[in-house]
Amino acid sequence: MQTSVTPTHCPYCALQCGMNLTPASDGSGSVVDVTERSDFPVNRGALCGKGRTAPALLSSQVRLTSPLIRSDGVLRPATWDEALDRIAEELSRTRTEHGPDACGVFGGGGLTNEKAYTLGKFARVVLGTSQIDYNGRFCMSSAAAGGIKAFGLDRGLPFPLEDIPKTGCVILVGSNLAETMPPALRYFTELKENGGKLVVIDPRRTRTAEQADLHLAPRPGTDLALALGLLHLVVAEGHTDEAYIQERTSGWEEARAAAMAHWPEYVERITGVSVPQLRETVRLFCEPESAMVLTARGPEQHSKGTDTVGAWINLCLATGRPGRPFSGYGCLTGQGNGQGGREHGQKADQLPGYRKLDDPAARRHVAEVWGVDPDSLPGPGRSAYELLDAMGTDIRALLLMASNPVVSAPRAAHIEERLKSLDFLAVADVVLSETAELADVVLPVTQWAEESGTTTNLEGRVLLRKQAITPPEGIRSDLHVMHELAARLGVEKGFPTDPEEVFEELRRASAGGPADYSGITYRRLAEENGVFWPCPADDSADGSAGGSAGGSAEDCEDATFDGLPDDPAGDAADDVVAATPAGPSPARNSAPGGVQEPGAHPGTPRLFLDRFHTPDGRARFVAVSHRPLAEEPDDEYPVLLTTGRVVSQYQSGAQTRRVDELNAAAPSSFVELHPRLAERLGAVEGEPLAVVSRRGRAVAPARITTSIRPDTVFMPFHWPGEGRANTLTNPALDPTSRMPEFKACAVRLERVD
Ligand SMILES: Nc1nc2c(c(=O)[nH]1)N[C@H]1C(S)=C(S)[C@@H](COP(=O)(O)OP(=O)(O)OC[C@H]3O[C@@H](n4cnc5c(=O)[nH]c(N)nc54)[C@H](O)[C@@H]3O)O[C@H]1N2
Ligand SMILES: Nc1nc2c(c(=O)[nH]1)N[C@H]1C(S)=C(S)[C@@H](COP(=O)(O)OP(=O)(O)OC[C@H]3O[C@@H](n4cnc5c(=O)[nH]c(N)nc54)[C@H](O)[C@@H]3O)O[C@H]1N2
Ligand code: SF4
Ligand SMILES: [Mo]
Repeated sequence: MQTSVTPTHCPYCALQCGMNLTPASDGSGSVVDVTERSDFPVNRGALCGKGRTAPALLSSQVRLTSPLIRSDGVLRPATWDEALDRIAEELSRTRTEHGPDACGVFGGGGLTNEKAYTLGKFARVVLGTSQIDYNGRFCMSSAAAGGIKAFGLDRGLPFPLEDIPKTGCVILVGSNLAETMPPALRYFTELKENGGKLVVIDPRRTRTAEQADLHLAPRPGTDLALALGLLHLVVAEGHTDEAYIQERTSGWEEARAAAMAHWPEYVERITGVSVPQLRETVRLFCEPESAMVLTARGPEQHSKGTDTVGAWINLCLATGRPGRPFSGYGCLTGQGNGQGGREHGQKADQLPGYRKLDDPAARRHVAEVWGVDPDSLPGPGRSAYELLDAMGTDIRALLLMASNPVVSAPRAAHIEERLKSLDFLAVADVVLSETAELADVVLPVTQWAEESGTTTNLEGRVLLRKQAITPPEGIRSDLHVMHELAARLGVEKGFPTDPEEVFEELRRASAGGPADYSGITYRRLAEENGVFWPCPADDSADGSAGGSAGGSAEDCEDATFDGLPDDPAGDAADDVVAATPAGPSPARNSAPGGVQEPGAHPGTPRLFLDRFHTPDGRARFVAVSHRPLAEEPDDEYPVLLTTGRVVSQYQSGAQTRRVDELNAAAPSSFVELHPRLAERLGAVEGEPLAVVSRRGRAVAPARITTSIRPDTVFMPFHWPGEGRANTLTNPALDPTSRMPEFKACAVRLERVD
């Protein structure tokens, strides 16, 4: 369909780097070539190895080319009609025999906004089930919950990346962006060139930490104590911004009192970070006029992730940072559509536009757009791990799109066994992932260069990923799958297959909600380098639709996932959809490089300049205190395991393990450990080492390095089988965000002779 250059975006991470696709000319068998696209400001042409090699994913050698149905225990090719009929029959039977909530739906942050929106609508309108959640629960849910508690709104970064080089100091907490978002490193290099300071907090001296002016290496899972210790020093040394606290915040006294109980010496004992290092951090952070704290998965993927994020936000609020130029708190979201994927309804507790499912006004608004009775919409369901854990008991059939939990879920052997115990599993994927291998029906779907759709990057910038090529014969889109299944289950209308048509409906459904997309069109996205939400259409600029308060206590009882627990009055739950004018200060907030239609809202690159998204416009401190890990080391399991990523593999590896160049660069799992620990065990570089936790045993080659703490080992989680890190991880959940403790569990190491 395409003969020349198509400007589009990378299929992988939340940076959503701009790239050009051209038809391949070298006869290599590749369908398209990736070429530089320098007009997109986020990456200005730079790409990491994953983005550069993405065309390999389009090859029919690595991907699914036909639907598969299991018969006699084996997956065999089938026609689309056979596959779709079978799924519809099984879902229908499950519903009749066990009720609608026995049908589960599991989505992914890699899905475009259109797909995520349609999946949420499909679950609630077609299946009538409350049991839908997605892999983003495992990703940034603690930061989302912390952000909503404090600011009333969750947009990962409340400012564009281009603000980073202009600030005075960045504290980067548990992000290894030199490996996880390589082109973003430029912003930090420029920060340092401009005289700004970079503090990196990571138990490992990563490639990112190597760039830092100051690297703190705390014991995993102690960031909460660390942030409180810093706040203690901020108060003790008189760095608080009293006028800002007075004018723009609430809850300071309680938060201050909680922090003051965390004496620097006490914090040093908990974290292993020395008091002089704590003081130096406070100095670097407080001296400049502007400063930021950015968190990623390191501090967030814990059973206290929400409180930890709250403590870092407290530090920012006490020093008067959020809502000021080049300052504030942000979370570095992870997946390609990690941001948009959490806004439009595939979350257990949510309706499109980042509305709450248990808010009566939100239900009315969305039900009207969907043409259904608000009372027919189910209430909030289980969070991701709880949903997966209920498979085979309460959940009898599962439809899964864009995730590979056999590799990526915590306590993965248990989740694998739960998947096998389902009456029926349907998986839509591009490749035969480890999870698809367990399915009863597998559907091969289009991806990235073969379809159009929008994503929302880590800055809250909504982008158009344009179709560049025609998909191969036999492959259909996720939207087509939902359209056909809906029709087979008796819903003929409301599930279009054209992404732009879905987006037009999403605009209306999101209008007036916190994540308001109503002023964004495909045309604008094609002309501008993305539009930052909120971007209301003129007629909804008052933000009133679905924004009224009024949930009763009962309505809000389950609304704990987004940071809204213990709230008998239901106030906090309503704040999330509270009617505040969207897009404050358009004048101070013009979109960089945008060409807007006259009268159109410019979008909102910078949030909170005038007020926070709370009923009184003030940001809320939270009173939090240090607590231990869900599983502390003991005599039997004396070492801490933390997990994460390497530059050449992506997530469960379902995609990148199929790209030769990436596989050659990172062929297998490994166990990173300090020479002192290695010596104690007699572990040898490159030799297999067993890591044992209360959940299971994994084996991978030892990688001995002084860059890690001697009490901690690290494993990447990209591989299945023997080296699977998630065989070991602890599914203890954060009480608010329901985030599992991926980043710390107790293990022992054994030599494999
Ligand atoms: N190459 C590559 N890039 C990716 C991805 C990928 O899989 N591969 N995935 C994308 C996605 S979805 C995400 S969410 C992002 C994640 O991006 P990051 O958050 O940067 O990735 P991680 O490696 O999971 O964790 C970052 C760091 O946290 C540190 N850490 C571990 N425990 C702790 C702790 O208790 N406290 C602190 N402060 N640090 C700790 C680890 O040592 C690690 O270096 O990356 C995105 N980009
Ligand atoms: N131990 C440990 N575990 C972790 C983490 C960690 O740090 N440590 N991090 C967690 C985090 S942050 C995340 S985000 C999760 C991610 O873990 P997963 O949810 O497993 O993520 P992916 O491997 O990206 O899986 C996406 C799947 O969807 C397919 N896919 C891609 N595009 C499409 C599409 O458009 N439609 C459909 N139907 N399928 C598509 C891909 O081929 C792939 O099989 O892992 C979590 N697990
Ligand atoms: S940094 Fe992320 S978006 Fe950019 S090329 Fe690499 S994987 Fe793609
Ligand atoms: Mo993620």
